[in-house]
Amino acid sequence: MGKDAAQTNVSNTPRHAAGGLGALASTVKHVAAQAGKLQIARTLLRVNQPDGFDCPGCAWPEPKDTSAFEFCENGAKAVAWESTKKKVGPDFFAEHTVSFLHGQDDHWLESQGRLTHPMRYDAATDRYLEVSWDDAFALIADRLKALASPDEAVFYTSGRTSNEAAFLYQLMGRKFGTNNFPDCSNLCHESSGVALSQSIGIGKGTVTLEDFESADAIFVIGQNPGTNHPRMLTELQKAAQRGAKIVSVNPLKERGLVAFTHPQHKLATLTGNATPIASHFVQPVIGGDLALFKGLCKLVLEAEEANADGAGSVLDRAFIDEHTTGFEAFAEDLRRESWERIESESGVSLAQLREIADVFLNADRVIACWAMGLTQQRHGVATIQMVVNLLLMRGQIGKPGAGACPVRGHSNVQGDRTMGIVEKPPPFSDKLGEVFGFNPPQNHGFDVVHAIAAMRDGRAKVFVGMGGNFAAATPDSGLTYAALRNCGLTVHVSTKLNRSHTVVGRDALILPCLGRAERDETAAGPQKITVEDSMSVVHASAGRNAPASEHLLSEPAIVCRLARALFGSGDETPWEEFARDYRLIRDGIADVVPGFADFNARVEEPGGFYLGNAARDRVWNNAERRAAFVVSPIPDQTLPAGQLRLMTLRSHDQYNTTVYGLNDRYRDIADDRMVVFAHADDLRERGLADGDRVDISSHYENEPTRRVENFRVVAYDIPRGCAAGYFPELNPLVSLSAVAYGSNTPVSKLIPVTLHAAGKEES
Ligand SMILES: Nc1nc2c(c(=O)[nH]1)N[C@H]1C(S)=C(S)[C@@H](COP(=O)(O)OP(=O)(O)OC[C@H]3O[C@@H](n4cnc5c(=O)[nH]c(N)nc54)[C@H](O)[C@@H]3O)O[C@H]1N2
Ligand SMILES: Nc1nc2c(c(=O)[nH]1)N[C@H]1C(S)=C(S)[C@@H](COP(=O)(O)OP(=O)(O)OC[C@H]3O[C@@H](n4cnc5c(=O)[nH]c(N)nc54)[C@H](O)[C@@H]3O)O[C@H]1N2
Ligand SMILES: [Mo]
Repeated sequence: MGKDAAQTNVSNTPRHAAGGLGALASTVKHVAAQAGKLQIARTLLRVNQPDGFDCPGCAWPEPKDTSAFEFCENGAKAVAWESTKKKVGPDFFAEHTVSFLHGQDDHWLESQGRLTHPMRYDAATDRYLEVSWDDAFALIADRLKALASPDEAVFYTSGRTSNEAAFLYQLMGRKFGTNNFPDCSNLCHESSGVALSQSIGIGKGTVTLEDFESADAIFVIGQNPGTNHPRMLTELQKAAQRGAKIVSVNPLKERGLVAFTHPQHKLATLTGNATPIASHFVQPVIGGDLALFKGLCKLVLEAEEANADGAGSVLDRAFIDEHTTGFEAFAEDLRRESWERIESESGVSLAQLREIADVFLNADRVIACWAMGLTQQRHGVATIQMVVNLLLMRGQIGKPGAGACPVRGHSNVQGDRTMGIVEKPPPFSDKLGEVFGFNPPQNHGFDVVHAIAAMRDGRAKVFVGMGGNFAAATPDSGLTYAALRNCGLTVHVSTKLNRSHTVVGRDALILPCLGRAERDETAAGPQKITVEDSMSVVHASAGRNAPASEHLLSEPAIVCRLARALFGSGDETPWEEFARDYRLIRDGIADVVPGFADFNARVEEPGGFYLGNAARDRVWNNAERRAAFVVSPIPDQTLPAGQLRLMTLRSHDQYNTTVYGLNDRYRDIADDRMVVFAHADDLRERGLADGDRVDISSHYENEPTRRVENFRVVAYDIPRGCAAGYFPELNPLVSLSAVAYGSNTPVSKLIPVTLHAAGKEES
């Protein structure tokens, strides 16, 4: 089980490096295919520049010196596909029934172009027809007002929505009377937020970009930065070049962590001089990280106890005494844990664990980064807390060059949370009520999983999606489709056509909005919006491209006009003024959200401003008022004989549910997404071989078997007992009931499956 995978020196193999010419070629291809080259070149030059717009690609922060960079292949793709010249307007919808559109794949839907007009579904013809904005808002307002309770409405948010739009959206929803704000975080980093809040009192990462410059060791756990956070490779490359150790903890040896050529460093690109990135690769079995990190904690404790000099030289005793709680119970639990269990549940040998523990012990400053490989696991919260336990043992939180770094996904997913997009009363609930003169609801609302169940059961009847692609991003696709179809009204505020537009309630609306790169001009002049990156830096973003259509509204304008239709002319909130001048929204935010005083002035500073992080200052705002060591048993995740642990991943050519192309260059997959990766020996045992076609079934206790058909098998370097494939194609396999303890995040990284020859029943 990947026991021999650790290796100390990766050979310099440029052909297999991430980035480089391949990245440049791919950027040019995607950009040229989508729009006029000149316009795109101008657009790209403005990505992440002080007076430009925030890259919609990911939440990795921008360096202070923006002259140096900053766009990457995949950010360029996201921008190019948003700036496409192709249009999806009334003619397109007249031509295609919704049933036809539903039959197309995600790549086809994304390829059709930008939405240009508000559209309303007409059941009689099974088509979308043009509707005026006023009629659309009136329809939504009427349906909301007709509900028996505000809690029959669901307001979903995806993480591209700006701070300004998110703040108004939650204000509108809470004034209406509900906390039903499920968001993409529920599917994403929720486990990180829950784990960190309990352990260190704040649900965000404690590091800044500068910390990467002085870390001695960086752990990259359950994350594929080469594809999903390409600009992070720049930091990892610099760290590797100055001799920092980089440890990849991942069932796969992802290409971006093997070697990297910076696509904007001309000489390196042309000569193919790649930098090896990870110094160590550990390949646990899927879901094996809790055992793995518990093993590392146990080795640190053993090193301390073997140290004849006594206390203080291995553990950071002063830190533990002054800042933490629960250490003795934690140490006692580690002493009792067996090596046999650690090895069998992690899939990693003790010898390898020792090697990694040495890296940790030899480093004065350690950063631990992680993403979906840890969060989308049943034991994700406990696993992240075990990573934090390890850091706490040596005081690796709250000092330069060290800390916890959950690497966020969507470019403003963290900001949306800060603005109150959360399914319970936000921390600033009282203030919100005071400033805007109402009584905010106090009950717990629906997260994504609860919202699906509520729509299925008829407890929720109106669905509004502020961005995103709810139908495709969620688990249990068959059930989710039925849930959405059971609604009286489904509404999607979107830039591009996607699956969710084809899964309609009895009534349905598509409301097209401006994208990040587009000019947002109101009667008060050009507007900017703000976002918060993964490291809590808030900065402004202003697009300059001409909007894809004259009929588009901005997200803030959509919320304001809907709110006015809903609350009527008697409502005192200045919705029209908010929509006219976003500075007034920011003044409202400054009045309500902690940390945003003087918002309008501070956001003018180049690079924005840092919100701060109490844990970084060693102030612990959790229940215990101290960083908490959390004891967790190692779960037994053994599957019945014959089953594999399937993880669902992103290819290099997609942005979540938007599929730009069918290649996954760094995993050597061309022109195909219907693939499943598995170990050659696991295939052989099943009478299968590379290239065979299979159906995949998933198995949950007391539930009917779920099944997807006709996937191509790829023999791959993956631990025995594990398999991988792409999201969203595999989402029909994930049971709505398979969720992470404590965070309710769907378990999309450990789906119990069997493979069987295509078209045949299981033997
Ligand atoms: N180009 C591009 N950029 C993106 C996105 C995109 O789709 N495309 N999506 C954005 C979003 S919303 C997010 S959340 C991030 C996602 O960023 P990632 O988390 O990097 O995305 P995934 O493709 O889900 O990759 C998960 C990684 O975890 C590993 N893994 C899976 N299971 C386990 C496990 O049990 N243990 C360990 N140790 N590793 C495991 C997988 O092998 C894989 O390398 O990227 C963001 N950036
Ligand atoms: N099996 C499995 N499922 C997963 C995951 C997984 O790893 N495996 N990952 C999960 C994760 S981490 C996440 S974050 C979710 C993502 O879930 P979502 O955020 O809901 O999905 P996206 O695919 O990012 O949404 C794409 C759509 O957003 C719209 N859009 C793009 N830009 C804008 C904009 O500026 N404004 C508005 N209003 N709309 C815009 C476009 O219409 C586009 O079609 O998926 C989750 N689902
Ligand atoms: Mo995400």
